[in-house]
Amino acid sequence: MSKTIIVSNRLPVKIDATEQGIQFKPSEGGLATGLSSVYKNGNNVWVGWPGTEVADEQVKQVTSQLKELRLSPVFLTKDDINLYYEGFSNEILWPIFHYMSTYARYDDAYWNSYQQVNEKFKQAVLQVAEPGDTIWIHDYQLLLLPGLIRAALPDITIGFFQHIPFPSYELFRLIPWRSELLNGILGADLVGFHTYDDARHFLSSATRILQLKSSSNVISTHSRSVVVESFPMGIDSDKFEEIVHEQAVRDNITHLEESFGNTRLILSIDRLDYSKGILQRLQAFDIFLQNHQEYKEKVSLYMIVVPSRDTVGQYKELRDDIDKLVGNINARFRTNVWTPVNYFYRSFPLEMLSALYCFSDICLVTPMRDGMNLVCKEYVASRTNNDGVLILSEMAGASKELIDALIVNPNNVRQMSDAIVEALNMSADEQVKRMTQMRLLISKYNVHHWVKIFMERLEETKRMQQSLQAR
Ligand code: GDG
Repeated sequence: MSKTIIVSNRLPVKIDATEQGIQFKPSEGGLATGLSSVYKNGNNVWVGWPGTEVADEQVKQVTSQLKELRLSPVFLTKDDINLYYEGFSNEILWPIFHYMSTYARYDDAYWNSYQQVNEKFKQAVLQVAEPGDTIWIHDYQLLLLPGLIRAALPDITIGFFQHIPFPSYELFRLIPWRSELLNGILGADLVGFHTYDDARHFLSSATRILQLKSSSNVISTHSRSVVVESFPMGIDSDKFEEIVHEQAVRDNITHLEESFGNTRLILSIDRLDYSKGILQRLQAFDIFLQNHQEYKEKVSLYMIVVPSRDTVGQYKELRDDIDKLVGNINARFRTNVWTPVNYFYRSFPLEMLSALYCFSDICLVTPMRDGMNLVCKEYVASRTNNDGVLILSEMAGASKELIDALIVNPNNVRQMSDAIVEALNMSADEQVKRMTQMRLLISKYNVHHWVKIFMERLEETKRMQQSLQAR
């Protein structure tokens, strides 16, 4: 019987180092939830890195532990992680794909490792793959993998989905290894992105750099056709609606009420990253405070920044800049009973996140670039009373769907400050009208729908190719 193999850089597991050795627990991330209906069925399996270095003598035990969770590990060394993951993926692809080209550090050692690790993933996939199987590869760490697998198994079905933006041709062509990367992706039968614009940018880069022909959204390579389309990813909206009623969340809301009383909260949640527009958001809040004394002691920003990559220079610098700006704003505006910016540099349990989504009047999501952005969708799903206002950057993929948010340009700090004022003054009726529309959309186009339409389209694409070949 044929099977489906999911491949991503990281396996969907949390690691627990206990006295008995490493223990793995399934993680509840959005992607893991959406794909659980796939990889837990039949003989299906998920291939990826378990997220930690594993000593040679532990390999056997770890492999069998993961096998019980339907997971198949790719073991990476410290060097692999430094060069392939931190290096090529996060110091070249991440900045270029998020339009921050000056942050890119081209280094042959990164490229060599990226090729080697993609090759390692290929070997791991080939250990489990058989002709007739379907393989779904995820994200920018594995751009070469579709091509490597295609060379080994020419007729197998391969889907590729990229979770981060695909940049315009003018940015993409800066990468020294642009042709190799494109040829790698084009090993897939179906290439998916969050938005129509990302798909369009990919089509443009592939046809111009590789001089290939395309018709509508189909690229003709020398031997095959590749379909390129957008599949906006959703969230597990039921989970966010249901958790609101759990006791732990209700308790957290009570604590927030006790701490903040009538102060209205503006919520901001991101991983530490220069693509997220955190400094510009703080500048906008600063301008808002300067120009609107009437909100003194009445509005606070609750800002969570989840630690990430902060040993890398640019990230450390960003963290220092955030510290300084938060300190500066609070020093200028705070009073004995009010802190304008409540800043947390750490992650929170889901029960606290949910309480914050419920308690905050406004959610401010203003990335400079974001493939989709799930935080804004989670905020909407959590607003079971249909109130609250979402302020959303037009540079987030989600802005193409959540058109009832207040849409802003994250470079325009004045516009963001005005949007805060508009949100604070929005009538209850208007809030309900907008939030109801957004909640309908989030619940209909949830993560299960996303998985279903991608898999169906992949099957359809393969059938179309087979019938073309048979002619
Ligand atoms: C990539 C693309 C695309 C955040 N803080 C805490 C916490 N989170 C969770 C959120 C949300 C997730 O992390 C962040 O998702 P995003 O979509 O915002 O961002 P990336 O991680 O950069 O993801 C992005 C996504 O892939 C999917 O395709 O949308 O554009 O960059 O789910 O809830 N979770 C907990 N505590 C926290 O403090 N528990």
